[in-house]
Parts: sequence; structure tokens; C-alpha cells
Amino acid sequence: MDQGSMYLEEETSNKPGVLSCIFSLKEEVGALAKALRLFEEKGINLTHIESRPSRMNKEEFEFFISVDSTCSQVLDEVIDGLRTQISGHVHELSRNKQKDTVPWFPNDIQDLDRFANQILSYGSELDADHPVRTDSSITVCFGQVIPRVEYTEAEKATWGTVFKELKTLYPTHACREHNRVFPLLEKYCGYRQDNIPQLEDISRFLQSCTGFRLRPVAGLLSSRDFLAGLAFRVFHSTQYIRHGSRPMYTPEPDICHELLGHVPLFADPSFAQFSQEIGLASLGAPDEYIEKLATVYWFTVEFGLCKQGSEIKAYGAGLLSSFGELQYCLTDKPRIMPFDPEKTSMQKYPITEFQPVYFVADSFEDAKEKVRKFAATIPRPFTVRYNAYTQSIEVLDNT
Ligand code: HBI
Ligand code: NLE
Ligand code: FE
Repeated sequence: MDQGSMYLEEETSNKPGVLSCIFSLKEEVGALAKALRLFEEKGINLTHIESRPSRMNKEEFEFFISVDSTCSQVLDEVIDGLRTQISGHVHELSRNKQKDTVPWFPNDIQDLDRFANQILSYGSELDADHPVRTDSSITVCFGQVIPRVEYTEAEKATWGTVFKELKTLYPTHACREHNRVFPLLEKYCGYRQDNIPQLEDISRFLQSCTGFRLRPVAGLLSSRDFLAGLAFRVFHSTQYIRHGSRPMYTPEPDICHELLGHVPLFADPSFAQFSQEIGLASLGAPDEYIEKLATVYWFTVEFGLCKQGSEIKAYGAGLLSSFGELQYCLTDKPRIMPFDPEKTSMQKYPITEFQPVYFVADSFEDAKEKVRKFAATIPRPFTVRYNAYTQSIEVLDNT
């Protein structure tokens, strides 16, 4: 099975949106199963497969397969796998790799189901001294009720510590929108020191405020997938909790981060719109721009500061969920710069320690206008608009 080769081509005679590929394997027991496992591991659904003896090499079999083109990105990884794990000699005859090909993006809110289980292994990028949790929870599809989680006593204790410490800081450190919503979450969603609230209850509450909804995910999504969710006012939320040994800071999102950091602001109309705006800007954007938008997201939704009267307050969820960093961010230790997407999107940042640099927005409205202007500089041959009635993206062709 070490002498396979493969050819990949965008099927022109076939329906648009179908990728087809031919790979050949040396005749050997289990060779095809091994190759197919690579597709399975990436969650690629084969829509067609047929085999024939190779015309070029009598000892080989050729397999012709089709997948739909929504798998284009992960298909690259499978091709790498087929090459490195199965064959040393690979021919790629032709492949639609034109620079101006628009990456796939979800058009309808139900399309989000396609990537809900494509979780990145984030742990590898983190310091070994940060305990990392993963979750094997089953995928919840669009429209389904989010299953309730029974947390252990130890988990509840961790939540209790985080909740109590943060609550003492919010009045002085959090932006006014966060402080306005927090009591509502206590009233309607079970936010208490001795109770970890449930995603389903919060999702319903948010839908009544701004139409935002939560979707559980077992870990980190790619930036592209995660940002695409925001375009539909869908926030992908983890459900597990940080390790009890480090309550004041974790580099990874966990239920404390999602519920205490993100949720309150998604109930604010202006902030909800700002978040959706970043999501819409990401749809079909080239990879370099996804990276820039992820950075803009990092310095606003995650670690943003904003002016309020004569003071500066925190609105970033990574700050509002870490009682270590929430205190630190308003001291004179970090550097503070005005929010400007052009510059902000280029800023490097660490992901496992307190931020050395923060950006201050004048207001959510101002930040939204700036992101909108920035989005207009993203090279895309179309503009997008969200239709809330049909929960789908309207694509307006510019060409
Ligand atoms: N995935 N589940 C999940 N939660 C996040 O907060 C998250 C993510 N993927 C990427 C991400 N955040 C951001 O850091 C940006 O890359 C968009
Ligand atoms: N550092 C944050 C916390 O401890 O809650 C989480 C940040 C996730 C990006
Ligand atoms: Fe976050």
C-alpha cells in the first residue's frame, strides 16, 4: 500500500459543487480501508465510489470517489494524508486552485450543522501547566434542545469561586451594558454562586433579547467556522468547566468564560450587532482576512476595553471571565491603544498569558462602523446581507 498515487480534479462534467478524485492503491488486503479511514477521520462523506484496475500499473487498483465541495478545505488534509501515509509518488493532474476561488460558507443557519463536530486540537498550543479539558458530548443539531449537564460537586465549587470573585469586580471593572444585563441573568437563567446555569435556558433568554442563540460544541472550532456562526447570531459555546486548580485564569474557553464573559453582552442589541458584523465580514473571505478578523475579534469581543464617560471599562469576555486578568487590565501595566481595525488586525498576541496590549473602543456603535469599513476592504466579489426572516445569507453579486 506504499505505492499508491492519486489524481484530483474538479469534475467539470459533474454537478457544480462536487469534487472528485482518483487515487490508486497497490493490491493488498486492507489498503482501501486504510485510505477510506482518512476520509472518515475528517468527517468527509463520500457521495460516490467506483474501482477499476489501473491501466498504467497492473499491480494497482484505481478508485474514483466524489465528495461535495463543502469538504474542500479538509479534503486538502486528506490528500496530504493519502500522500504521506499511503504513497511516496503522487501525481496531481489538475485541481481547481485558482486564487479567486471563494471558500465555502454557510448560506443557511442549518448549514452550521456541517461543522459543529469539527473540533481543533487546541491543547497542543497551550502550556503544559494549564490543565486542558475536552468533551465528548454528542453533536446537537440546529433546532434541537440543548441537553442539560449534571455537574459534579467539585465542578460546582469551581464555578462558585469564579462567580463570587468576579461579582465583586464587575461594578467597578465591567462596562455598563454587562452590569445592566447581569441581574436579568440572575433572575431568569439561574445565575447563582451555587448553580451552574444551563445553555438551553440562556439560549432562550438571549433569543428573546437579541435573537442570539447558543450551540454547544465539544471544543474549539476553526476561526472560519466560529466566525461564520456569528453571522447567523449563533454563538458556539463549550459546556465543560476549567480545572479547579486554576480558577482565576485559563487560556481555554470554558463554561465560566462563555456564561460570565460572553453571554451578558450578547443580550445587548448594539453589541450583538457588532458581533454579527464581524461574522458577516468573514463569510467567503480569503484565509489572510480570516486571520485578521480573528485578531479583530480577539481584541474586541475577547479582550476589548471601551470608554465610558471619563473611565475605561472592560467588555471583552476573556477579561470578564478571569478575575486575574480583569484586575490586571485596568492597571497601568498593559499598553493601551485606540481601536482601529487596520492596525488592530495586525497586532500579535499571546494566548496563554495576560495580554500585554489592549485596544480601547469609543463605543460599540463606533467599533461597529469601523469594522464595517474594514470589511469593505476585504476582497470579495460579492456583498452579503443577513435575512433574519429566513435566517439565511443573501449574496449580492458585484460582478
Ligand atoms: N471555538 N468553540 C470555540 N469557542 C471560541 O471562543 C472560539 C473558537 N474558535 C476560534 C475562536 N474562538 C477565536 O479565537 C477566533 O479564532 C475567531
Ligand atoms: N482567560 C479567560 C478566563 O480565564 O476565563 C478565558 C479566555 C478564553 C479565550
Ligand atoms: Fe471567548
